Amino acid sequence: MTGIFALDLPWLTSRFDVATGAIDGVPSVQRYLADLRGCFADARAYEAALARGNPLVYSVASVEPAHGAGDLHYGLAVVHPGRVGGEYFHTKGHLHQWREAAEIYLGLAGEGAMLLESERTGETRLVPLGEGHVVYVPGYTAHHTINTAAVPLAYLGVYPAAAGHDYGAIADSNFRSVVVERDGRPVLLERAAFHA
Ligand code: S6P
Ligand code: ZN
Repeated sequence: MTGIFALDLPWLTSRFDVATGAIDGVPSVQRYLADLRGCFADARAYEAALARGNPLVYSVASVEPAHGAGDLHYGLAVVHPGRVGGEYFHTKGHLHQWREAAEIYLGLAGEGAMLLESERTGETRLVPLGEGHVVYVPGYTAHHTINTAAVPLAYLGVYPAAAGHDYGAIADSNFRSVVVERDGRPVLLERAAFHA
């Protein structure tokens, strides 16, 4: 029998820290600018930014116990403020390996957005994600988060334990749209238009 059916689990209750992105007793993954090669549309601006330093772009602490079909996983992420060639700092983004798996995002602090791109229909949606926002990410949808403010963006993502992460498709062809700062405001542009 697999699955979480006992009540003596270390992760039955946990404390998390919105400021640091830490969850007690759980490992955290740090993604620095150098880890995000290919993720920003302006490759020259990326190399120039990297020459100036290698800031922390985001961290994710994930609670992912061995699972059964009905179990849940969750992660606390903090995306720091910053831009590369006008494009706001954002997470790598992924599809779920089990394409049907949906996910709930709960915004805890800061201000930002989520870029959703349907693998099935090709539709793109930019939806707000910040303190007080909930976003439902349907299955078959590539998703990443974007910090559009000057303070850290923190959120929890809750997903089926069987979801898995597929970073390959995004690493190969990237999102079709980018979110850039124009006159102090976030604007959604076609990646091709941004290059032009
Ligand atoms: C997991 C969930 C989040 C992300 C986090 C970092 O399904 O969507 O916890 O892991 O936003 O993004 P990424 O694309 O680096 O995993
Ligand atoms: Zn996800």
